[in-house]
Amino acid sequence: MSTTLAIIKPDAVSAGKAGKIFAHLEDNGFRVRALRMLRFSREQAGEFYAVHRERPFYGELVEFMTSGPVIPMVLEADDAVSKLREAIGATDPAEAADGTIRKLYAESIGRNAIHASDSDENAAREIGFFFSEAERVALGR
Ligand code: 3AN
Repeated sequence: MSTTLAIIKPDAVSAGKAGKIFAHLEDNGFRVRALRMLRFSREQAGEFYAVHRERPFYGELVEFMTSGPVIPMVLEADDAVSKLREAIGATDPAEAADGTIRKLYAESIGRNAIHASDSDENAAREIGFFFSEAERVALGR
């Protein structure tokens, strides 16, 4: 078993889709191991997405991610990172495969319902961004 980080984004939280997304994840074999709800400050969102600082959509991304509450969570499964990337679908919901979370619940490439870590290394960094050492100890990692 391994872990990864997902964030239910402000579009999905405000549209009342969080429960459906949890159900989708649980039905697809993920266990929720840690969970919070919070609102990003601009500084936190900027830091979380620092790798995208030079991309043209960075300002829009930070603006959107601070627009309302988000729900970061630690998910556990076999090969959790790649399994979750598969379950969420392509960045642009118009290109996402049928049955994926973004196909079902995302509005657009910018407002795309859910974030998922893209490597084990980034999953560890991103889990550490949201969850304290005490919470990670409770996970046994
Ligand atoms: P993914 O979330 O599928 O890993 P990335 O890492 O390429 O996609 O992009 C990070 C986030 O930046 C996306 N989830 C999306 O919210 C936003 N984003 C990516 N491309 C665009 C774009 N062309 N226009 C607006 N926002 C974008």
